[in-house]
Amino acid sequence: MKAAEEYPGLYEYANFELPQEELFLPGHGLCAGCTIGVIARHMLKVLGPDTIVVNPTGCAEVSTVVYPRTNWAVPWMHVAFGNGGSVASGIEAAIKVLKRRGVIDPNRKINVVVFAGDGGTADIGFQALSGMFERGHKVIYVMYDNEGYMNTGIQRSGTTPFGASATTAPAGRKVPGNVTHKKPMAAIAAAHGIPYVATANPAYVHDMVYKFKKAAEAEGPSFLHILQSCTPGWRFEPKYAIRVLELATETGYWVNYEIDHGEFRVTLPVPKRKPVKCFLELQGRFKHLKPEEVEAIQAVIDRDVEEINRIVGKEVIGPVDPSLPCITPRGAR
Ligand SMILES: Cc1ncc(C[n+]2csc(CCOP(=O)(O)OP(=O)(O)O)c2C)c(N)n1
Repeated sequence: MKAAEEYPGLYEYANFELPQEELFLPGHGLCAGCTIGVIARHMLKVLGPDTIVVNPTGCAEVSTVVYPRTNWAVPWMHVAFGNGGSVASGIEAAIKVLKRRGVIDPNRKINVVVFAGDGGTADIGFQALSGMFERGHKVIYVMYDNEGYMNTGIQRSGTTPFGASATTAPAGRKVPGNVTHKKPMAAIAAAHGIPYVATANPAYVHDMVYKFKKAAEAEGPSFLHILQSCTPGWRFEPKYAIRVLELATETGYWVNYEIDHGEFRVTLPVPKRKPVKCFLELQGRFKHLKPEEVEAIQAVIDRDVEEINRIVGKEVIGPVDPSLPCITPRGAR
């Protein structure tokens, strides 16, 4: 991993060592170009072996736990598609009781994590998640967002972006793919008043691991919304797995921020943005879009960026610079 000093001006933190030990083991069945593994691996490096993972049905589950094998070298539990938040609440409450009764050392720090997709979080798992927040369970909820129900065949979800073609929102002559905008899950989580909420992107590992650490240190529920590239769903060449995620951030499509006890902070400023077409062009799910539809998507991003800059009180995400090349050569910044 590169040292944080190699990203001058971009990172203020995450200068801690990650252990060599792997708790998310190699040999999984995730697609080439899928970044679920990058998220899970770094999550467990930060959280360590005293971690219980609750995993609702989805790509992560079906690709990493095929009986009798598992890639998780920590206690791991499969749960139904919709109840990750409830099961994790129960586990956290049980640990509290066992500590009180002296069965578990009261000083032992055990992390309870939900590792769930966007469908299992923003849609069907939403009430379980909201209840968990409301009751204040100390659970780290990690939503890996591949922007669709990918494991069951690329159906749209509440976080599928406008204009993406999905099997249940196909692009046709009259309809440009999905017609709704991404559900703002981090903002919805923050509205519950929980101590820590953040967005992250596995292309920026230092930023992501810092957020795992902050989530683990929170005194109540925490929510991490992490963008995740999906080769069959987004339709890009596997070699672009990280590129496409970088473009999400470089275009302002995805902004890395945290809301720490209500305080909003952009953790990865982007002084000059690339046009969103750079992000869209790399993916087959947007290839049907007409120039005016791309412009409409650009306008929504411009509006969102303006709103973020207004909240922060300065221009943390800069204007679009059309002279920037879509693909920056490796090593150049
Ligand atoms: C109540 C219920 N409805 C539907 C399903 C079928 N199902 C299993 S996983 C899944 C999609 C999961 O989507 P997401 O949570 O976004 O995870 P991904 O597959 O993208 O990793 C669906 C529809 C189910 N298991 N249970």
